[in-house]
Amino acid sequence: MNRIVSLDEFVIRTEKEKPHSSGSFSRLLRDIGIAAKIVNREVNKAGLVNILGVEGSTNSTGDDVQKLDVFANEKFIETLSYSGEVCGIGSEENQTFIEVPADKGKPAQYVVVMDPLDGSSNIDVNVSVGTIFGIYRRKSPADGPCQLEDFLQKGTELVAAGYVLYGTSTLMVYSTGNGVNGFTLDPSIGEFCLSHKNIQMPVAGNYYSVNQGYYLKFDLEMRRYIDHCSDLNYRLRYIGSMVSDIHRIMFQGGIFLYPNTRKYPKGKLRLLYECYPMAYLIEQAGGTALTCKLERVMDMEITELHQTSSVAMGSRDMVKDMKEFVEKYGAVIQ
Ligand code: AHM
Ligand code: MG
Repeated sequence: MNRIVSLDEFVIRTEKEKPHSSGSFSRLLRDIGIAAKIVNREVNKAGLVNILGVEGSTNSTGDDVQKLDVFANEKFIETLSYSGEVCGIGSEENQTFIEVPADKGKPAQYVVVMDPLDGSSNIDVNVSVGTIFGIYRRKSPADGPCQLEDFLQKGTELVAAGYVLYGTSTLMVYSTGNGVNGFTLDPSIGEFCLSHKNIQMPVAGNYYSVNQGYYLKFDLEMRRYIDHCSDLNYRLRYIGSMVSDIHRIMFQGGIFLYPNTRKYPKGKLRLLYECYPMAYLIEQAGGTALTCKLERVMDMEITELHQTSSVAMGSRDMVKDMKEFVEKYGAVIQ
């Protein structure tokens, strides 16, 4: 039997391998793991909402019942604010970034960006949801408050990124730029345990994941590529939670698309909170992450916290095929 390696042990061990490590990064990742466990506990009892009370009411113990995404946002912010390692937090749930005051005057060097509970349409119906996070080193002087420039950094500047999938099991998958590893929460001991070491996604696949209900709203090249997937009998899977959909293709191979539509001419998914971290993981796992206009997601310029982008990411060969369709049909007048 293999010895169990907990997330905390793994994080500490890998950080120790780096020269001059202060341990602050390990503490930060450990705190993300703690917040994820708290959110997981709440996600697990979401089905009891009718017994415990609905949002806006008070439950049997007199507490206010919150919507799960609001709860997740608060828990992550609370946990990260007390970590002492973070000077600012950017969340998809907040209009602007949150400044975290230095703990006992000790300057913190990281900012965290996150989508605390992604897949909002799944929350009330017991279908899997996730958390997405990215970690940047601050750009502003360490002795002052964090600034917008600390958040408006490209994907290539990420020092780590990951997601937590609250599914049939709860998993945390993350990378610090040296491969991707996955940890499954063992509820009996309350620990994330190393379960998927050095994840490499298949170079090809036959899953495609897109909201095909918007087919007529996509550009011609995307429609032609989707027709191609269908002609080849690729299997369509769309959970409506980016974390879950990408998690599948990480392991089984495939492509995830959220193209620009007439409603969202620049795409719907948030570059900072969703696209960069997921693109970072996909690339670390050997895949490719482009926009539907064929730019590398990680290189996209960012000027606003809530900037959105189209995405086409997944197995290298499938994204290559998609690229050919964009090159062939992208210039055609529709
Ligand atoms: P959210 O952050 O409000 O949950 O929106 C992001 C989600 C993604 O997880 C998912 O891929 C997409 O929105 C689904 O959108 P749609 O319902 O338009 O297909
Ligand atoms: Mg989201």
